[in-house]
Formats: sequence, C-alpha cells, structure tokens
Amino acid sequence: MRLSRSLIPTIKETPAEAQIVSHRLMLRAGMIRQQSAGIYAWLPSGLRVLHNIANIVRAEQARAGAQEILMPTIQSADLWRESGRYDAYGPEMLRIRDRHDREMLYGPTNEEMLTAIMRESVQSYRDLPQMLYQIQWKFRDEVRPRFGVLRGREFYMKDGYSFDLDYAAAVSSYRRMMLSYMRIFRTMGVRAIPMRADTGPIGGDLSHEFHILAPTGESGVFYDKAFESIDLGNDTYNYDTQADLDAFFDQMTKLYAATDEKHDPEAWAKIPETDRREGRGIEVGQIFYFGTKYSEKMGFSVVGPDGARIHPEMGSYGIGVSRLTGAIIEASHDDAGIIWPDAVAPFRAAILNLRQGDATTDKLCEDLYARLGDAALYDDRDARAGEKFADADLMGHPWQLIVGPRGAAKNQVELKRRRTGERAELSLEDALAKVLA
Ligand code: 5CA
Repeated sequence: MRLSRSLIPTIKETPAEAQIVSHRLMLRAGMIRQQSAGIYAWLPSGLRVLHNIANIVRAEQARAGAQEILMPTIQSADLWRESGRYDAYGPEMLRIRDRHDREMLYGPTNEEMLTAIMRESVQSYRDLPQMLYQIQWKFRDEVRPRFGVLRGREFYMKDGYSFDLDYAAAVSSYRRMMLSYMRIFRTMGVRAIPMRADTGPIGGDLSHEFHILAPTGESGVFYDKAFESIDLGNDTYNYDTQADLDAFFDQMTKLYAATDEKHDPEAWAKIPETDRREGRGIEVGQIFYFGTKYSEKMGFSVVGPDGARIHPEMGSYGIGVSRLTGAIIEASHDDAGIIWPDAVAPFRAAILNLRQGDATTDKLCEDLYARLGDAALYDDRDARAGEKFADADLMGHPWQLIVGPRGAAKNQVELKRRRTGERAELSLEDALAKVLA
C-alpha cells in the first residue's frame, strides 16, 4: 500500500477521550474511529490486524477439527424464549422490533441459534460429535463501554460450539479447544494464561478464561510463576490423542491460576511465596462446558445406538477478536508507539523514502515495494524524514526499510527492527531476505 494514497490518518496529539494506551495508540495510528459509544469503524490498517487475528484463529481451529460457519447477527426473540434467556439476559441485550412488530435482537452470542440449527439438521448419534464456529459481530449494550475496542458494545468475536454424545466426549472437546486456544495465542506472539472462571450468563459448571497480562487489565489475577516459562502451546501434543489432551489439560490446570472472582486464599497460601505472582489481566477468551442445558430446554436430541433419545452435551468457546487488537498493544508497545508481533502486524515492513523525488532513492524504494507487494506500506509522502520515522514507530511495523540518497547510490538500505531498535546497513537483497525470513 502507498501511504500517500491510503486512509491511515495518524494523529500526533494524544486523544483526550482515550484513557489507556492501546486506545490512544489505535486512534493515533489511524486504525479505528469511534462512531458511537463503544462502536467503531475499522480503517484499512486496523482491519488488516483484525483479519490477521481472525485468520490465525481459523488456521488453528481447522487443525483442531472445527468447521467454520456464519450465522446472522439479527436473531428472533422466540429462539431466546425457548432457552429462557430472553428475559434473563437483561439490559445488555439490544432488542429490536421489525416492521411487523416482531421482536428481534442483535445477537450477544449464539448458543440458541446453533442448537436450533442442529435440532433441524442432526437426527442420529452417528452425526455426532460436531464442532462448529463462526467469526461474527456481536452486540452487548455494556453499561460502561470503555478502553476502546477492549470493552466495546459492538465487537468481533469467534464463537465456537461443541456437540457430543456423552460427558467424557464433551470434556475431550473442551480440552481440545483449550489446546487450540493456547496455540492460537502463542502464534499471535502473546502469552495468555488459562484461569479457572465463573460461567456467568452462559451457564454450566466448568469454565476457563484466558488472560493476557497487562497493568491496565480489568481483572486481578493470581498465578504460579511457572506460567512465565512453560511452553503454553506445546507442539508435542496431538489433537486426536486423548492421552495428550489429558496431559496438556493437567499441565495447564495443576498450577495455580485464578482471577479475583475465583481466587482461593487458602490454596494460594500453600504456594511458596517466591512462586506467587499477582497482577492484572485482559480476558481475551473464555471456554465453557454446560452439558445438556440448551439441548434439553430446546428439545434437541438424537437417536442413540439402542433407539433411546440422547440430549447432546455441549460447550461453547469464545475469543475476543477485536479485543485482541487492543490487548496485544497493551502487552506490546513503548513510548514511541505500537510494537506489532510479526504474525498480526498490518504490514511486515514500512519502506521509508527519505528523499521523495530523488531519482535514485525513488527507484530503490519502488524496487523494494515491487518485491514486497502487499506486505509493505510504502511511505512515499512528500514529508520530512522525522515525520516518517515517527509515524513508522507509531504504527509499529516489525521492520523499517529506510532509504536515503547516500545509501541508494550504493544500492544499500538501512534495516531497522522495531522491537529491538537494532539497525544495519544492508544490500537490498540482504535486507529483503531478513524481512521475508
Ligand atoms: N458464548 C460464549 C462463548 S462463545 C461467550 O459469549 N463467551 S464470553 O462472553 O466470554 O465472550 C467471549 C469473549 O469475547 C470474551 O472472552 C472477550 O474476549 C470477548 N468480549 C466479551 N465482551 C466483550 C466486549 N464488550 N468488548 C470486546 N470483547 C468482548
């Protein structure tokens, strides 16, 4: 993308309405613009991050055997009356009436809808298990939308649902999703810790939240310091081997980790003081096992091998895709701006042309841009070098390819790594090899 022709409206001043660093940086880097309280438009570079995160989720969910679907955002109130949640959900639900005065709502989650789809589509035990997910906009009329995309009213969520024939199979699905989640977060370049959690309006008796540590997190968290060093997405485990899923689940749950809601001071006191860590966390995902809660209430059953009907055991699995854009920034930034992990960055590299209009410099920049294509943001603006440096640091590209007339004459560029600040003078080929590695 050429910056001179892009809508990436960076801002130098600190926006007054933003209380925390990720919100400030997302506004300043031109990623998002607020439309109403807790409702945002995603501009080109913000949308690229959102898509990168969603695609990491897709790839790892596919490995875990989940199928992607897409359900509507608008749902019928009758569906939610079947589960009893239409009244129970309260003022967080955005309720709408259509022209025929039918009660509708903007979905805050989709347990009911998918249970109804399954009820129509699946009749036999042979059709189970099933694991399905979507990545779709949700609406929750939060009392206090704040912190930008971290607590929005409209937000982008991955929501997954499992349907199994018995308790053991449902627990296996739950563990498979936990492994998938840990790999998803690791691929994104962040450390997320699974913590015992309350189930809230989703219901059920087994739940974990995944927290990225950040001083601005909304939850207090207590965890064993071992979580700072273990491999959280362990590659030796196979999704299809029950013993692996069990070993992984044991490894994740035998160490202490709890949010303030579930904190157990007695168990905490038994951990050696030097191993205790307290801090704050941002909840970027939550998984639930809730058994037959929805399948029973909504009359979804399949015929079992002996002819008797079975209510499938269910779980649901959420990831805050739009929240992650902010959470990753909370965990990865400095005074100059965002430091994107490579896997989610909107662009792998920025090309900074320090002498726009100088034939040799322009030529080298164009060569770099032709080779990198869509992976690069080419700063071809007629602007001062200082402004280009500041904007590149603010936007947080993992690499900066800095091209001035002196280097260009020798076919050389300066390559800067955003995370470390390391710089090196390299030939065009060597620089490209590093950026594309
Ligand atoms: N049905 C279940 C699992 S799909 C569910 O809705 N779970 S949830 O309520 O925990 O939401 C899943 C994830 O969405 C959360 O972990 C969080 O990361 C994200 N999320 C929830 N509310 C908001 C919000 N208001 N703004 C941004 N992200 C949110």
